[in-house]
Amino acid sequence: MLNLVLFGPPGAGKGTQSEMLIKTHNLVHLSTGDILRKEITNKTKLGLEAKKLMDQGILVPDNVVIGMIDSQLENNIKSNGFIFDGFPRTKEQALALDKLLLKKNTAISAMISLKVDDQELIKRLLERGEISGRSDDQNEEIISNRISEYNKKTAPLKLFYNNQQKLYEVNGLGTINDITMKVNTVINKL
Ligand code: B4P
Repeated sequence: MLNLVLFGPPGAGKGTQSEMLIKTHNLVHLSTGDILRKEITNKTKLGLEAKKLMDQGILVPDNVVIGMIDSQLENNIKSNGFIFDGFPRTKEQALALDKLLLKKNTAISAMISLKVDDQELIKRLLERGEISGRSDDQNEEIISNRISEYNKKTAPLKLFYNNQQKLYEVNGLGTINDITMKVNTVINKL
């Protein structure tokens, strides 16, 4: 199985690149952000709770997102592998993911980390906010909170995967196709 963690700050291109890669490699795309937004649209109890946090740029509790990923793995047991997009975002989530995959006799193959500077992240997210109306992309204050949550709680995971010799860093600036080519070069060497 090919199991990839697509990693990077908010707006780095994780969702965008995931869409490109699932076709080529026949993988299941698991985006915790997308799953949470579906819950919000359906106005479930979980969705209403999550919305309060997401609208402030704060991470949703670990037990909630770990439970979501657990059930998605169960539902896609026969797949070629997974792209984890926006998950894990904390050490607890990374440890839980390793355990869940071990139970299925598999493991993370690589973490691909997209590197983009803060100025470009803010520009991309404000642009998306205008087009999509996404509530967490609407102003610089919320976006700065998301970047600071990333720096505090999520960025340290690079060390976690580097210690397992699974970290690959890719420059996330340039055209979407150029970045996909660079990511594919990494995947083809695995
Ligand atoms: P996510 O949905 O994961 O949102 P994101 O970090 O903004 O990344 P996304 O994948 O959507 O954007 P992309 O970079 O592709 O998270 C939202 C919130 O949900 C979090 O803040 C948190 O509250 C909660 N959450 C989600 N997962 C969680 C977890 N595991 N634990 C706890 N809480 C969790 O693209 C951004 C924009 O850039 C797009 O408009 C795109 O078109 C553009 N773009 C992409 N590549 C580009 C390029 N090369 N050049 C120019 N523009 C580009």
